[in-house]
Amino acid sequence: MTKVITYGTFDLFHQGHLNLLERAKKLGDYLIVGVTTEHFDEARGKINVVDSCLERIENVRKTGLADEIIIEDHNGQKIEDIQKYNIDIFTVGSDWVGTFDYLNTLCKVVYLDRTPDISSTMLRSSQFQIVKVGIVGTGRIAARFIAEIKYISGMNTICAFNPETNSGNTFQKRYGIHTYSENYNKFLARVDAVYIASPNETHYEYAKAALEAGRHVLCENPIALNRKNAVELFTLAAKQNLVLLEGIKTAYCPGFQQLINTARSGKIGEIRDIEACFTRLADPQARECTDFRFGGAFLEYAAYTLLPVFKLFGTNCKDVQIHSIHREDGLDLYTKIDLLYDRGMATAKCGVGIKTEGQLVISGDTGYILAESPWWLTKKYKLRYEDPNKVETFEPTFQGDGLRYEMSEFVAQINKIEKNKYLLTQNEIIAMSEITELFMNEREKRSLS
Ligand code: C2G
Repeated sequence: MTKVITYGTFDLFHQGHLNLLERAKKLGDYLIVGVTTEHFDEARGKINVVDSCLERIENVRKTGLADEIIIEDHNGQKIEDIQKYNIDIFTVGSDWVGTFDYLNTLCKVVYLDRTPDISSTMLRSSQFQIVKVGIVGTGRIAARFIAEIKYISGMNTICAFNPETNSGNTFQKRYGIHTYSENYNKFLARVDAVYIASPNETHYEYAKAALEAGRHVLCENPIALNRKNAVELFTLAAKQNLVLLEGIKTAYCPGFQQLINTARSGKIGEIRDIEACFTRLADPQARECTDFRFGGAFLEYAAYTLLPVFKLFGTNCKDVQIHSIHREDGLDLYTKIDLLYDRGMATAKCGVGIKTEGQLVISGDTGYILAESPWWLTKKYKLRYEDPNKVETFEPTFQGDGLRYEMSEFVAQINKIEKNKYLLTQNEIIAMSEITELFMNEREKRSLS
């Protein structure tokens, strides 16, 4: 008798799960299905599982394909189970290719093709819809999105769009995701929502067309290069009852929220100064270094550095000054934004060609918060006081590369679980677009002079 084992969360049970179980069953005579516990999913970074463990088990049972169902609740259990149940074949979907090769010494490892296009089905009672996402732009960020999406319940990438056929073809080959290069409307027709990760200057147009077609939008920052366009997008989204989120990933990370709440709690007294810095010596061939019109330090990182300032001081600043160090072609290698408020001040610094310690310091009248680079992922921060021996250290949870938190928020808002709408507000995004407009006007003036 050939014994097969497979594992999964099986959240929001859908056709992809069913296909996988059917094919797993056909690999042998006896199929064992391991269903993950909430605790294990949390530990391995699945952050938004909707159905309870019991519901998920029940959905697997109802397929009639599992001869036995077990619970998976810890790391290393797969090896134990293979030995304990005398397993001949371990199988899992192709989104995990390579990950479980280490089991090869114990049994045969088979990766079964993933079902590319799934819809909300069947069997399950949950009303939570599976969102069909299309990715616009197939560069570095799109690749990260693909890597993260398998940790998100209720969202499935089904196609992509890139007018540059070379990049699109490479992406299609690598990820097996159909990539359109010509007809944006045809691409939009296949999806419920889009993730826009194209070059900066194209965000607004892509987002606008998607909203007009009735699609939800998650757009990398900046969503627009001026206030008027940003307002227009939000007005369009509101009119159509659609979700429009800007992908400033820090805003959605639990550690960053905790840091902001610590600052607001009065632990450092009244906040009077904020210094937020984000620099990276970027690859000289990368778009942020080559595109002197829509690349550079400001457009790459300013949103991240302005975020803690707006969160703590609000968006009504009295004065904004922007200074940059430019390359000969006008690209800003380093940009400093000084913001003045009634009772405080802030500096947001960003760089793609100059390196500093990228830290976030929030200073109050009784102490300060220090979050070292990479504070934008917020894995750790400290509360410090006059007495250097008095230090409190916080180490919030952080999973993956951060993108999954904004993805989880996006899918939750689409499904009308709107509890986190304060994470990044429309007001904050519009205020950022105003500062972006100032910067772009300055860039324009320089290029003309
Ligand atoms: N799957 C699929 N097609 C989809 C979605 C999922 O074939 N469109 C497969 C997955 O590859 C996996 C199984 O269905 O083999 C269950 O998927 P999930 O519930 O997402 O579980 P997963 O996180 O993949 O857990 O220990 C758990 C395992 O590592 C896999």
